[in-house]
Amino acid sequence: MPVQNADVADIFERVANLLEIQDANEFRVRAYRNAARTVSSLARDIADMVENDEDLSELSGIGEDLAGKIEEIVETGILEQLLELEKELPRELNDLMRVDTLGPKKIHALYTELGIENMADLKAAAEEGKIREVKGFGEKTEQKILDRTARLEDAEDQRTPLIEAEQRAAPLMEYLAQSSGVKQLELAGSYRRRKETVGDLDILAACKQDSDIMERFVDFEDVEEVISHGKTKSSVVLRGDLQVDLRVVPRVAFGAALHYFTGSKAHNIAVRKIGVQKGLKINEYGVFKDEERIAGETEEEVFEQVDLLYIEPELREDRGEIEAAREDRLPKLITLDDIRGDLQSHTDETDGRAALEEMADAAEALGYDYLAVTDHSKNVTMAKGMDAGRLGKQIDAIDRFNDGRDGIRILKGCEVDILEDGSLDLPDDILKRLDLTVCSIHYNRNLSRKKQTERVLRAMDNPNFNIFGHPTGRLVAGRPPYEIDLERILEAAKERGCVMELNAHPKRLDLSDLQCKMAMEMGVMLVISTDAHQPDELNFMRCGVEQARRGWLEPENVLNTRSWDEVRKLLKRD
Ligand code: DGT
Ligand code: CA
Ligand code: CA
Ligand code: ZN
Repeated sequence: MPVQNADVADIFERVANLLEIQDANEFRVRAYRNAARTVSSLARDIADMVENDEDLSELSGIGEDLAGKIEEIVETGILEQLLELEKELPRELNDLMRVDTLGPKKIHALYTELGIENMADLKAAAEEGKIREVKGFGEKTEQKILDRTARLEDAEDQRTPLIEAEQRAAPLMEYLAQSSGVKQLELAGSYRRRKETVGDLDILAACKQDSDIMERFVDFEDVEEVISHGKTKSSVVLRGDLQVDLRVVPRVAFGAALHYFTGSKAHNIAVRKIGVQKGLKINEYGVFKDEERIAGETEEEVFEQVDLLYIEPELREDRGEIEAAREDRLPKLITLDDIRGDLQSHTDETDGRAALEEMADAAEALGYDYLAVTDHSKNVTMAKGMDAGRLGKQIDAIDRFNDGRDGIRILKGCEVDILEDGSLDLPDDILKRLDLTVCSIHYNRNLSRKKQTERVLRAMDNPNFNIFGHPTGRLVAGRPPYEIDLERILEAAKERGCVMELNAHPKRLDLSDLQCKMAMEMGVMLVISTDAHQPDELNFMRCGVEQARRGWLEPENVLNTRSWDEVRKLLKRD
């Protein structure tokens, strides 16, 4: 059973958490977190690399020791060290990391003081008011723990982030494609609409009569449970708790089925309603007039029958796309090819993992005109943030780099921390020397909505504020956003000529699709940035572009579809 990159990353994360809960050396902890990050953002299958005897220690942050551990995981599916750690501490302690007010240190305290070993213990202790008694905790924290444990019980939290679904789906699709007599094979559902999380995967196939696809499907090596097994429909659960439905449909109806199972449900209902008005019946078997199938082989045919232009899957949410398709005013959605550069990245000067030159080479290989290096400012001590002196030196180094090189241009930037009172973390005279700033919130996430909004508005008043980085602070299927009046922030951004970031990191995707659409409709400029901390992560641009498409963005709504000359003019504030 081939181990996937996500499995290796997950094991390393667990090791890091347990080590930290045990109060182990922080460098050791960080080594495992870095390794998890490297493996999960790797463009290739780590299992293939092991099989081909490639030297894993050439990967950034992977030394001999970790390389050996990766081999162990790939070969055995487990890591002895994790089993050992789990013997020393209760296994379920790791789950408590999902409660976002708790870090390893707090978990350690709750475990030693109250004997809390799992989510149920935690909930019970919070309900009984015991948590506020522990040093370092208060009533407020206790309330947050109560809220969060309740929310974790909701099904909504069971959704799988798209990036993880991709990693689980890829080997399955490759395997299914090798079944006999397969004519067409597509992943439909929310996956095809590129939604940031998926509930389950919906695969459609058109095959010859005697195809072995269903047999192969339920026999797939990653299948943990077969829920149902039929001739035209089967459902299984894969490792990682992801359900997959496979449907075999007739070729003449493949387009109709693809449209139906791509959804969304709201979009389907709206399309079917138009059909009814025209005396047509539309379902997964085709478009019918008086019991006769008049269309269904392709999706285009289905749309044509209801007088609609073809609607891209990302738009099919019944958010106005039907009217737009009828009136020929669908957006000309942005594509990855439109992107000319990346305006947020980090180097090893702070918490990035590669040198400036390596990042530049990687950006150039993607065909970019420019890459902004935006290392952290000093308040972000966890990331070795820079003071004015270090930033000054980096500025000089970038000037030298650009002088010595044709092709890619490195832009001088900084991810400037927005302090609690709304001032920026570095003095204006150093910020003025930069090509651009990305200003973001990293601390004091718990301010009231009013205070948080005022904090950002005040920061935006500084003429050195260019881009608002990861504007809501949420993590996909993880941490909720902080309280903030986004509409007011968007108005202010528009007035002051500030740009809103769509952070493309698949764990952030911040702004969300709807928030992107709102910004676009208000006439606010957006930028899609990867926030790459290593060369591989520049490829996350794809994830940001997909989210942007769900937000109806066209190239002109996005800053980094332009040349540096144009970007510079648009960033200029007066
Ligand atoms: P998910 O899995 O929760 O991320 O979201 P979807 O959109 O993949 O939903 P899913 O897997 O329940 O169903 C796949 C598609 O099948 C859905 O997008 C639209 C279609 N569908 C499912 N149930 C219905 C229904 O009751 N009516 C209509 N019109 N379409 C449906
Ligand atoms: Ca689905
Ligand atoms: Ca489904
Ligand atoms: Zn940041």
